[in-house]
Amino acid sequence: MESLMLELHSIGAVKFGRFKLKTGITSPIYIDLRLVVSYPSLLSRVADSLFSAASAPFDLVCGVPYTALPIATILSVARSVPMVMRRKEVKDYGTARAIEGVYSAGQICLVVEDLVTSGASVLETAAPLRSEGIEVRDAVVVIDREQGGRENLAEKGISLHALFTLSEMIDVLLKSGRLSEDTVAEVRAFLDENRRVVIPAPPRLSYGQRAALAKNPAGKKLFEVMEEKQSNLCLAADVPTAKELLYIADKVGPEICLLKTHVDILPDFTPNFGSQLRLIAERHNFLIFEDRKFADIGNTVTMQYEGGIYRILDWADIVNAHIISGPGIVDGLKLKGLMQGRGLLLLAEMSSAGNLAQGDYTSTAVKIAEEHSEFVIGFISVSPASWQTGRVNPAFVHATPGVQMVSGRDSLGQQYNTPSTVIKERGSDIIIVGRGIIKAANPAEAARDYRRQGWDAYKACCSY
Ligand code: S5P
Repeated sequence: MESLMLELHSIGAVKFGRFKLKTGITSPIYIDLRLVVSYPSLLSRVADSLFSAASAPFDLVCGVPYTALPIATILSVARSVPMVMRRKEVKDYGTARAIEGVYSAGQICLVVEDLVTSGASVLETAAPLRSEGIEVRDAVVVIDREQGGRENLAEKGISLHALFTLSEMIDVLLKSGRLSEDTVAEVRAFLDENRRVVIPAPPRLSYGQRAALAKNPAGKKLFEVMEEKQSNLCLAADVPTAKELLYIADKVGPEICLLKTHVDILPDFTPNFGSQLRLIAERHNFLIFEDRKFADIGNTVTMQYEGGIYRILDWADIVNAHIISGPGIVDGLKLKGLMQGRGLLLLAEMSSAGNLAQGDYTSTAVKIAEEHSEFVIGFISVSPASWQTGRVNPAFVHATPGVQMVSGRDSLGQQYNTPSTVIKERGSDIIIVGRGIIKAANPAEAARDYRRQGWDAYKACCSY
């Protein structure tokens, strides 16, 4: 490796001065590996070393555009590993593909990069690969600047394998008399001060902008109502009777974008419950979400959705479903709901301790949603910002239960986060609040507080 470091220095790929990096920080050292394409033997040596650095087998290779593209190409050709390419801009004509080349879901792709600072560029390439069902577990890089990239990538399930670190290179350059002690001290001090470059979250689109992206009418309407009413609050109206539910819906109606019901807990349910609730929803401009959590096979859920005593299809704008039974459940519900302009939320995660909706289960929910985006409007989720699929299509809405003003849990496994954590840190869109409002001395006032907190958190993190 020492000779590789010296060769990179000899061709002028290592520069000293004041340089503004992509992450916004100013660095006394800059490494420009774009020059390597002018030195064919060096280029193939770099590609070869990167191939050896990958510890686990892989089916595909993908370079982070642009500097690493030739390196990945050489690696692909020399080692007969098929390559795929990530488009930087997804064109809106032709095939509109984010990933070019031939691949299939489940294949493992090695990401190739020239230099890692925060790891953001590797993640930008991993996200569309993962959206296509390709597994990204490892990334190889020539130089690790040791500024948090390794840790940031590990958090997203990617192991970084570097040929060498920036400090190792500095040591070698010093030892070989190519750098002065002063320059080395300056670079070391810089590295110490910038050990963990946090990846800045890109500004999120506003709810109004996302309304334009939503393909389903109920999903679109929900975003519009959120924007109009300045509310990302969903009331979980878990009260003991239909009478109380209609009462609280009217009281809290001005504060909410969505009202969630569990209609099967109401002993005084009557066939006109739905039309009464719809009148209140129209008066206060909110949508109705029956939290039925369908879980059966497609054929059964069509009957459960439309029939029985509750006739959910007649009055609920939105319902939700587990994906435990596979995508047929979405087809079944869609068969009844789509024509009526209804929408579906998939349970991608749950708020209760020890639940099984995580990892591959969550990614499968995202995949099913993408395949049915005319009917699926989004997800019940808990921490979408940490999903390994990367930022999910902004046309989908995320609604998160388990919200109270202070974090904690109840005696039966429910886990609570605050409105600000849910929207800002966990990347959700809608806070679902039940007992935090229902059990308050003045539910309407409590709802106003939750609405304000939810809305302030939203304003703080989007380009609104
Ligand atoms: O994972 C989940 C999914 C849902 S929809 N966890 C949940 O708690 N819910 C629902 O959200 C739950 O059925 C209840 O209606 C509401 C949370 O109520 P709270 O009183 O704990 O705020």
